[in-house]
Amino acid sequence: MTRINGLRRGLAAAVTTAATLATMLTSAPAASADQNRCPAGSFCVFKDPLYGGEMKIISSSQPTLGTWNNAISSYFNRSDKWAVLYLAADYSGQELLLVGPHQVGDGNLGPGSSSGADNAISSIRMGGTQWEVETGQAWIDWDTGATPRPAGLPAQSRFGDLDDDGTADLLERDGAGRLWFLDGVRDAGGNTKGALIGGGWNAMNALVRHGDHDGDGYEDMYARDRDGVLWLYPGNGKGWFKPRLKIGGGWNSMKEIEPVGDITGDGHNDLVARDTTGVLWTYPGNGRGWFGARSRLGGGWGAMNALAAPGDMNRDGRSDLVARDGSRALWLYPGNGRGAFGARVRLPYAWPSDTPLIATGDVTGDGLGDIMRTIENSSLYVYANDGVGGLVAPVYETGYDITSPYFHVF
Ligand SMILES: [Ca+2]
Ligand SMILES: [Ca+2]
Ligand SMILES: [Ca+2]
Ligand SMILES: [Ca+2]
Repeated sequence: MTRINGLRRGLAAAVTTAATLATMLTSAPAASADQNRCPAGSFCVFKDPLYGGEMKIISSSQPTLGTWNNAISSYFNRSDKWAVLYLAADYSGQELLLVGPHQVGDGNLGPGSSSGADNAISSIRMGGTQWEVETGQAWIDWDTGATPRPAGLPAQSRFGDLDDDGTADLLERDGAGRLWFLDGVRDAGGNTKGALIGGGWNAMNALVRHGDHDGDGYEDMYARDRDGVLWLYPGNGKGWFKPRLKIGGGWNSMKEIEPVGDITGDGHNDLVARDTTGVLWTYPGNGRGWFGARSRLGGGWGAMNALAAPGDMNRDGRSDLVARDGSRALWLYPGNGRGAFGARVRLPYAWPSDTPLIATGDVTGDGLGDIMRTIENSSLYVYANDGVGGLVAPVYETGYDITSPYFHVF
């Protein structure tokens, strides 16, 4: 029996035979062999080849298949989920088939198929991302090497660390609305396993953070809900959050909100927000989690489509701001420590318009805040702060999910 060893190979095999199968299907007349019996939005398995015989909808992961064990001869994925079909129970073994969302190609395992999986499937794992169905993990596998930042850093360099262990951390909201904490540190088993904070975070249309806002020394998070209410989620110093506090309503008039560190020079971390008319506003932190009266920082910011707050880029002790314009150029706006910015400087490297700017503090362990991005939705790269207002060449940091557009990493 020829079997498929390895996930990527499985997908490639399915893609290359798709055209052949389509030709076969157009000449397959029997109604019982119509793959469109499978309802739109569903993942279906069939007991006969070419989508014939008894059909069953699989809507969640199945560690065993009961009467369907070793009985599946074709499948059709009309859902937006990924699936992995295993030849052993409990998602075990190396022999499997990877099925992408809305995969209309080769779902036939019977005669004419080279899969070797006919009447051999014993478990099925479903999930929102390829990473999740491949590994059973819903989070990004983030491994920084865990280089801690130096002790005794100035305030504007101490951000990004949610569990107070000296290393920058990531938060990730997956496509299902679950929020994960990733500290980037290997556990005793050598895994960089994320911790689930909770679900329901798709109710938020902004999730942002940069340091401590309520004065307890632990990094906090702000979230804006669909009604435009801004909430403070005070960090507990362990990677998750204490009960939230309502900051106020009306924040949906802002295209982007960005906690930016202390830019006013009073020792309290502040927030900037860009409204729909392109005006950038400063919301001065009061050190207790909310803000004093806002002030107008300037107009013309509608030309920018992303903001990031990497801390102090040029090592003058003042927090700075980075923005990307419509031509993919990245600009450093050096803070003057009095609530305004000096002349902007163009940073190296073009930044694709569909790629977020991720600034969660010092990832490289030199005490300077860095910037990260995904590349081709398959890798996370670190653009390290060079300490004089620039960035050094990117370094590959970790494996990343190919469906990352569904993720929000911050
Ligand atoms: Ca940490
Ligand atoms: Ca705090
Ligand atoms: Ca301030
Ligand atoms: Ca600075």
